[in-house]
Amino acid sequence: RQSGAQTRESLRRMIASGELAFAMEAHDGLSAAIAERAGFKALWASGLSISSSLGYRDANEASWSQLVDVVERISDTVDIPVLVDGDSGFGNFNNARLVARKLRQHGASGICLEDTAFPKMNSFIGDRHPLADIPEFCGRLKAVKDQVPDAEFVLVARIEALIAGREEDEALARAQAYAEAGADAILIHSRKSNAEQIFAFTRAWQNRLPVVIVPTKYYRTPVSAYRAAGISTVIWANHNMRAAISAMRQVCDRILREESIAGIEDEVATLDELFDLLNYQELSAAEEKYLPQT
Ligand code: SPV
Ligand code: MG
Repeated sequence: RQSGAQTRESLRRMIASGELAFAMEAHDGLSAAIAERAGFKALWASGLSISSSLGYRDANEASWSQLVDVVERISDTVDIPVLVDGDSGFGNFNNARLVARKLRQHGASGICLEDTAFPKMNSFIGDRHPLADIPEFCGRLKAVKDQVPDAEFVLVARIEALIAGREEDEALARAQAYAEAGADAILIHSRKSNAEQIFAFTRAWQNRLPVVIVPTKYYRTPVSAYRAAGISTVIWANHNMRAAISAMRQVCDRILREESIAGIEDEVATLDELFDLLNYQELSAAEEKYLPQT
């Protein structure tokens, strides 16, 4: 296994490299293992997906320590870096730096903080998205940088100005301020169904810091357009969780209706697949080594 420092360094390199990179959503150890086996080189510990899997709404109903617990399970299960959705930092600069330090201690390679007020509301719901004042949010970023001084721990500053209905000028002013406050990358978020807002931003921003995007709503745009725009990283933000919803719903409906599990046996993962994903072979080998042999 890689050391924590190596894993963090690989996220930093991935975001800073000129090549388009991808981070896949994970919300628990199992979804993380599946994404890693599929070949993803980094994970997004999504606030929406983690809170949903806990039965909470993406409105800071889950506590920061619940987030840390889930991230511990994710980063312990895989060898690839985990960028954690830290929402707005769970409060002011003090809460933000505490969460960042705890996440780092429990295996995160980086944190993304969004410039909204606590409690946050998922960006795709409603029109109430009060933005943090720029100097106050810069204080959160600076406090995280001072609290977690490892050069390889990545701090992504997420701009919600376009979500809040503000103009591109404001998004750019925020990006500049967050860069000066010490952010390593900018996540520019949009909920439009095409990527025009994103490309207008990247044209004006000129990669002063690497740009991260979350194309959940503008999912039709091909990634070649992101490469052409010089975007650093694309986050597929919630698709393991949504895939699980569809699959579980289908299986529940059929088992209920058919009063049998015979019909779905060939449609669900085998237990051997599960044992393989979570490396039961290692436990058997360890038993050989450590248990008294009879
Ligand atoms: C998340 O995955 O929790 C995100 C991305 O923050 S979004 O849902 O698009 O806000
Ligand atoms: Mg989120």
